[in-house]
Amino acid sequence: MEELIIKETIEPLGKETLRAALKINGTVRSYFSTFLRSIGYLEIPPVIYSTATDPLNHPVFDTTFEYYGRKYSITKSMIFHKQIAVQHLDKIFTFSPNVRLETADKASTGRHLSEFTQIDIECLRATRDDMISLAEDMISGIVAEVEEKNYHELLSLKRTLNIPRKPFLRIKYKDALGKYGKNFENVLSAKMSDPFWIIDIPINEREFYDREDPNNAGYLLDMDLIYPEGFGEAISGGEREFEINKILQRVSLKGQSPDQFKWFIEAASRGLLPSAGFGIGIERLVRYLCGFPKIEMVTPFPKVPGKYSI
Ligand code: ASN
Repeated sequence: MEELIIKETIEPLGKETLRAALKINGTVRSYFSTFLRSIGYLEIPPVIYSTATDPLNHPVFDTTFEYYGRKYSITKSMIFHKQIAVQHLDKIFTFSPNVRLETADKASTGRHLSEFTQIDIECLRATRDDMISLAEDMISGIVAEVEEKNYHELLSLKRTLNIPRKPFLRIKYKDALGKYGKNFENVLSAKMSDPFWIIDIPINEREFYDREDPNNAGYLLDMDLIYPEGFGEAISGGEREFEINKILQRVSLKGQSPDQFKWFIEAASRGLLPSAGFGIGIERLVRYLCGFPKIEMVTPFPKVPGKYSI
């Protein structure tokens, strides 16, 4: 039985589709890092564990451990490190491995892995509009790059891609919900043939660090990019809360304790400049570019929620 499970787990290694996906993955990583460097972004190394990590807005299993009397957690996202690092470094990016021990209901979504990498970006004094425009350049740029550099892989996968035209459509969360109901993200993703934005997400639908719109109380200055053809969420990001009183209010609104984010709250108390940023899940992007039904096809050792992994 055990042997059978291990065989299933390493199944992607025996498939030709994996080789194509890994070549496309290489194009993604080198294109994004070259492009971001060319516009002044500095790469910072990833943080694998820390005393504070992203609380997320949905439940996952705990990854905390103790080391020399202190509690650490494995990184769920580098959101706090980005917001602090950017205060000194202006424009940063990192290829950040994240561990989110998702529950078994995420096993068959085709787009969840419990271990994945996101390219996480943050820019000092930037607005949501700035970040939307950067993300649009990156997404349409990578489609063009893959069409050119991975012509043979796309041919072998029988995948046709269209370079999305900028600017991408922006849909307000409230309007999408009103028109398509709770499942709007999947419904719209299946309907659309180009990526599109969901913006102005209600405050209780996201973590405390996304900034509340000063002109639209109860809604955030954030943005989610959704892939077309049913591939679902691509990006999440937005402007950040940077005033300490607002941060503390938002932490308490979530029923969380500032102690959970101690070093970040201390740094924020000394004063932060505004920033904005976003993250693009690399495996989800590669899955979209390859047109695969399941995300586990893009990586040799996939960690599928609720399933045994090696
Ligand atoms: N990378 C996201 C952001 O920049 C945060 C996340 O992964 N939850 O907003």
